[in-house]
Amino acid sequence: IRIESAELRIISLPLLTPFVISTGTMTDKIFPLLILKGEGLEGYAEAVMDPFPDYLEETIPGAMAFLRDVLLPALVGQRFASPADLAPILDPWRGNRMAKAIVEMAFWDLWSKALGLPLKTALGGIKQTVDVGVSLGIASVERTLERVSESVEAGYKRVKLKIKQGHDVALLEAVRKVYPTIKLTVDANTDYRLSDLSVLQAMDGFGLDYIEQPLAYDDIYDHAQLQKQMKTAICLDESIRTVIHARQALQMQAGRVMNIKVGRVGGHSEARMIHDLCKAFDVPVWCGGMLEAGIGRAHNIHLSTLSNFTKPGDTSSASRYFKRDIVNEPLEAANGVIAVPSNGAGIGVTLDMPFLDTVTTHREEIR
Ligand code: OSB
Ligand code: MG
Repeated sequence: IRIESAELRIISLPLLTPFVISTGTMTDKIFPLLILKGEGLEGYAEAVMDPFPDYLEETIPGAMAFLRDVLLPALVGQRFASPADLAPILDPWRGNRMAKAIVEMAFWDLWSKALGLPLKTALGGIKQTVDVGVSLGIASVERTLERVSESVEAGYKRVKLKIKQGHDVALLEAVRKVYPTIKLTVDANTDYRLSDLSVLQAMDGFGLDYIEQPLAYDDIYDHAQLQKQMKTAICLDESIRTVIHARQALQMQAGRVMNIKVGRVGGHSEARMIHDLCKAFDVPVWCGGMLEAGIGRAHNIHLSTLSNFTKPGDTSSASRYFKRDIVNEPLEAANGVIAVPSNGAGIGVTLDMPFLDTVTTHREEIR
């Protein structure tokens, strides 16, 4: 397939509810959107870096420069027979897995459309639908209890609570008092250190399915030390940006569950390698989210159809995040299950162009 041109936008969508995690608050979802064009088809992807480096090190301004000046000019005008052919363009550069992911994911969409296949089939996915839970931002205990109640009512298969130092054990006591048996997890987004062992061990008493990313974003070794001293499974998120990190974490037993975000690890090929390696180690995985809009959510759902995504993912209904999405197809869960979008081949969703134009803050063409 020959890439004829690329369109790069920045989209800004207001969030219905500000999303608070241990590292900061997000009020608007701001993201790069890439449209790769070739052979009369379009491939779409969103990137998941933030304006500033608060989740990982990448930033939107850095990614835009890298995409505009380096990656997209290397793609446009060239032919690629499969996603693996992108390696010579992407692999020489250090890090920047999120910037690489937007290119790789848009190409997977374009390529599967050229093959006339749903993305999930091109990836080797087998599931017809995907189990999902919710990720609830940091809020008061009262507000959290209301939001847990809404989520349980809606049938979500797991509730994940964002925690931070000083907003952990008491929150869990309050939630477990009302909901003793729901599938419950916590996500610390790196807020603790090994020296916080006593409070982390105190969280062992709540029957959590796992504790997500308690320690530093660039650590694997300390997580392994922590896992030895915890009953609850540790689940790595930020620490895993490549299949090499995944291998090291699995060999070190730094966790018993893994969160795979396709936008964090450089795209579908890397995500699938991590998935397969976890499967070989008998470690279940689930698909994380970055508050994506419809394009990113569609990619996440297709990836989640691979067989070792056995724990509920974070891709809950789009209407929980946004008043209006950028895609025409509603991406809504019912009873904790979301359907794989299938309007045509590829990711199976189409852009709502008139609306997209109203939320586009920047647009450029690479040809
Ligand atoms: O750590 O999983 C995370 C959102 C932004 C940054 C980091 C994370 C998250 C979420 C939200 O947990 C998941 C979602 O609902 O998309
Ligand atoms: Mg996380």
